[in-house]
Amino acid sequence: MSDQQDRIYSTTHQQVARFSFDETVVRVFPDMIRRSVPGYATIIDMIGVLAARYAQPDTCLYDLGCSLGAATTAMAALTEEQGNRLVAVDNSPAMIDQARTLLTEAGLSHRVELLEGDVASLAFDPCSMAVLNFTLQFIAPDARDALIQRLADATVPGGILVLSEKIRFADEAENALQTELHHAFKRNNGYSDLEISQKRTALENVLIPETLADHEARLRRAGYRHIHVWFRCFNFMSLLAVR
Ligand code: GEK
Repeated sequence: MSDQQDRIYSTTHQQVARFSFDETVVRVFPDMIRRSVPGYATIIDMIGVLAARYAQPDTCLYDLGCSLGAATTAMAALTEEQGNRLVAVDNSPAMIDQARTLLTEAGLSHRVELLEGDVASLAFDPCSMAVLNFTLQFIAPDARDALIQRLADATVPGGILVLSEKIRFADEAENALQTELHHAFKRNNGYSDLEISQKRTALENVLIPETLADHEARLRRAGYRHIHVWFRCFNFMSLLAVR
């Protein structure tokens, strides 16, 4: 059900509606994210590697904004069956429905607690790993500090947050170049100029990127002791923040 090609913006929309994670998006989501986010498959694989390195027994591992559970699946593959509580959360009912089907098919339903809810108002149990893989960018900017603070407070010493985001650059010319390179990546993956431009309109004020400096400052304020950029390609990056 979620293996179709993304053609959502391939024809002219008279009025481009605000982007939402509904059934239409769920049906094409794996194709959409792979063709839109440079390095997505690598990032998912490395989240598994990071889980193997940082998961601590008797703590939670959170996948926040889990979509179809790709990061959850990578974490489950490389951590012990009994050692952790894997909790995957998304506020899109359509995503959660399809994630449940896929996790069941993968034989992982017994390992994963799947929750439909807003990560901005979730109460966190002690965790050694939390993943926000391209999710924080969709959360209202004024709710981001509090979410990161509550996550930091719930993270045990030596635990981590993996924060992947599309970023913007304070320097206009740098921002324009990285945006252009991202669009070239999308074009190379078969998206037309019309698709790229309508998707961009749909995401305006829905996906709100911040600078790397904004993210680093927030993580530091929250109490993360070490912050590493472990992946970057054009205007997409992933941070490893250690508590
Ligand atoms: C992956 N991490 O495949 N609470 C819970 N979920 C939310 C919220 C919120 N407040 N806001 C947005 N979402 C995934 C990819 S996609 C990124 C993450 C993208 C959810 C939203 O429903 C969607 O499923 C996900 O965050 C963002 O590794 O599509 O660019």
